[in-house]
Amino acid sequence: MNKIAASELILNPDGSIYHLNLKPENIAHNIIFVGDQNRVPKITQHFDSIEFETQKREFRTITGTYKGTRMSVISTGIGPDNIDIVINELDALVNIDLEKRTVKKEHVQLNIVRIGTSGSLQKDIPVDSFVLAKYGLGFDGMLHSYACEHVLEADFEDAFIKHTNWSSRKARPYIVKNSETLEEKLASDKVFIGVTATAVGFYGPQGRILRLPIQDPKLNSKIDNFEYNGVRITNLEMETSAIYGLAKLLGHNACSMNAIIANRANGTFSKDPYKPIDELILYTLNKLCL
Ligand code: R1P
Repeated sequence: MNKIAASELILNPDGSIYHLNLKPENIAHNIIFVGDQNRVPKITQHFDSIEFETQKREFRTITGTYKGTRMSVISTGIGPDNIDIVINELDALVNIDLEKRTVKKEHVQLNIVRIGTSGSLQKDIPVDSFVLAKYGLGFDGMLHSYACEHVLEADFEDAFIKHTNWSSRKARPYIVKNSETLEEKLASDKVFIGVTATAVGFYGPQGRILRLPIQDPKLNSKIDNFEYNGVRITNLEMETSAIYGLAKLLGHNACSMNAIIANRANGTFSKDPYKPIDELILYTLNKLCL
């Protein structure tokens, strides 16, 4: 069995994994991702009990139980580059023997649910509503570093590229589906379902113009009128596609839930953005425990 070198799988002096500061026993197999590190205790304040807490950089983890189910809540910070770190390190904690530095024979599957914030691209998906991503649509290009063709929705991608006349100077958009099992648990008539697009930045990459002209000012309106097999692109944020892509490649379940705090189609922003997030936290925790 191939031993993974110290430079490739980096451990801290106490044996914990490099960025997340975690050892295998510190995490549950049900994991909630949030972007903001201050959102972690907003979730775990509802827990029955807490057994572990740590933080390094923007990666804060609290593990405990909610209604008897063991869960870890982890902040990923902003962006798909951070998701590459978080999912690879979590997978290593469960599927690599850190002492021997070899891949374990038995595969452990994690359930990963993101509770995030996002901007709606559709006029009829208002601020303060919830969106569940059936697909992640990545503009970030992160997944292309891996051998990933087998998890991609190639026809869907081609239709999107043609519809938007996507610039060949930018990374090819990639599309990956969620976990149907998690979608079944989390869906209800309170939640819009669609495609969540993931951008590699907040301003130009999401079509926001402050002082810099952007490559394609019509891109957001082309995105919002695109439809494929009855699904449309509902919202824009910065993590979902990377989560779906890496989770699928590594054999984990993933589903992304977002509270809509801005509506890009009509220019509105939530009057109280913490309210929909707090509501989405309780909604998701309770659905996961049913
Ligand atoms: C940008 O403000 C951040 O907010 C959204 C975006 O995806 C990005 O991470 O999500 P979170 O509130 O979960 O961080």
